[in-house]
Amino acid sequence: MEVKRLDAADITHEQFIEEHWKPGIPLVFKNASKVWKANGIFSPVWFRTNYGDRKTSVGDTEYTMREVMDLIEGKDTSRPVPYPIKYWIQSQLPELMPMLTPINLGYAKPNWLESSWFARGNWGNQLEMFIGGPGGKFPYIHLDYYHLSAWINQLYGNKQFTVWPLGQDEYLYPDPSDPWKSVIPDFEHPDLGKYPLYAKSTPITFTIGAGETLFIPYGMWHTAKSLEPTISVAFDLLNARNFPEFLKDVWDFRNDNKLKAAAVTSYAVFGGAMCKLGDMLGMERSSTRA
Ligand SMILES: O=C(O)CCC(=O)C(=O)O
Ligand SMILES: [Fe+2]
Repeated sequence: MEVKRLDAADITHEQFIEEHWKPGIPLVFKNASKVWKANGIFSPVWFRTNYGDRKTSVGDTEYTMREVMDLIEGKDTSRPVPYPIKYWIQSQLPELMPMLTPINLGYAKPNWLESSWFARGNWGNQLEMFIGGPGGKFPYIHLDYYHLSAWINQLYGNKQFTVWPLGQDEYLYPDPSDPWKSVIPDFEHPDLGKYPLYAKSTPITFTIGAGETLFIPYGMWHTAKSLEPTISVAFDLLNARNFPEFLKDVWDFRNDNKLKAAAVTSYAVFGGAMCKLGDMLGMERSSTRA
């Protein structure tokens, strides 16, 4: 299997829904993010100039944007370059929001994460900017929490992705203590003595470059590697299609406190019903929220 690469002019929203969203088939849009002002503007120079002092943390270490850019561009070789370096856009760089409109690119809709019911970042739905340097690897093969589908918008540099077709869970050895992560440490050089079933898996590796958008359907194992200095913006998609699985996760993630689980799940059930109603009424949601 290969991941299809399409010009946005060659696929309508309806086709995307029928051919990719419903069956869970990944897709690379060559240019769907051209509708964002950020496209063609986000770069290390631009961030150094405009947000050089803006801070973020990776683990226990705090970095300024200037330091981040020096690290990923190899101007500072005195310490390791972590991956990923993330900014939560809504809280750490809210000024960028108008440059990422409409978030849904005309395809990632209806998106219940854009409704006021699920707007707060409690549902795995942060709008995140990822910054990486050459060779920076996402630390594990994983599924995204809450069965959300991911939209990864590459805005600067090339990033390599690997995805595994749906249905290969047992070949990827989910961690019993966190079944959203694979225990396989280095899939490019797997220890087949330890992980024999991995040999049956059929990874698909490909690169996305500036301007391209990768749609990763929920339930699809994936990982990434930055090939050079890279900047991406990722958002998630939730609607009637993945809501049942989402709801189960809302419960399961709070299962140690049944009262809390019941309260939060009830809220989500009601919010979901309201969003469904909104879809039926053809409501357009604010696209400045993720
Ligand atoms: O861009 C990347 O490094 C992958 C990010 C990812 O898969 C995630 O945050 O869930
Ligand atoms: Fe992910």
